Amino acid sequence: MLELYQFELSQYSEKVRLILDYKGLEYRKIEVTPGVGQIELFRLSGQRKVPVLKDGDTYIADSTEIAFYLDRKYPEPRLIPDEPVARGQCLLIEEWADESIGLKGRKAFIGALNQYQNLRTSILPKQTPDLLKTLISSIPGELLDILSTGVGFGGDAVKEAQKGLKQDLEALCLILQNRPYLVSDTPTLADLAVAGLSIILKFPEGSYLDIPEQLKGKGIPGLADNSTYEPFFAWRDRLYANYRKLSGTSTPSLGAAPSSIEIE
Ligand SMILES: N[C@@H](CCC(=O)N[C@@H](CS)C(=O)NCC(=O)O)C(=O)O
Repeated sequence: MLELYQFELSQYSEKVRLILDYKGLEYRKIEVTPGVGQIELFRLSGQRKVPVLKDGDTYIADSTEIAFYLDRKYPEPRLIPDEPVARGQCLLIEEWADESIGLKGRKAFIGALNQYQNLRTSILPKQTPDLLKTLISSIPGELLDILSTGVGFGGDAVKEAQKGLKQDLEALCLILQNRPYLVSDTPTLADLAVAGLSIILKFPEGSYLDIPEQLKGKGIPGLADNSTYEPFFAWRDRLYANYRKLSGTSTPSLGAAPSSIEIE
């Protein structure tokens, strides 16, 4: 069976999970423990980021490479159209989604974690001791912002990312106003990339992900709860209802059991 080395909360891992479900491929998730699990992942795949797909003896890293591999090896249903204009648009949107929704989404999400205590504690696993939860929720947002600035996730970077995401969401709402999918009448890699990567903006309501209940349907304030972007999230949720499988049994892990869920 295919194996997916992943972080449950990772938007690039979700892009691949959605693609695997769309193609009707069975797979086993292996949750990589940030840090120690990534050392083992490096040994297996030559790099330390998730997602990594294992098919037999072959390891494929990077969500885009995985998508191309799956479309070659398991062609039906097709992800990337043959018709030149549709193919070009599909490849362009997929690349843009990785760079814009994926990366800006991560920045804006970390900014929201710094700013909103409730969101910060809601990503902690159920078994987190109350004392630790209280401690984490009581760290002042300003302090987290100062710490984040050093790694490029400070207030200005977050505002810039939010601004870009608002433009992206407006554009997606406009494109999807009168058509079912972004480039053709059936879903392509462009749709699956955009939809999967967007979990970081607003987590889907349904039980698709192994995440705390209180996080479902929630996301980055100003985007997730903004009615202007509702048509996009409604489209995304319809696509999920049609193609994403509900989350199954618990996931084995690579490395020691995680003490917290990591976003990066
Ligand atoms: N371009 C890569 C991006 C993958 C990526 O950024 N993965 C993050 C999780 S969302 C990661 O593994 N970060 C851990 C690290 O950088 O050490 C893809 O499309 O798969």
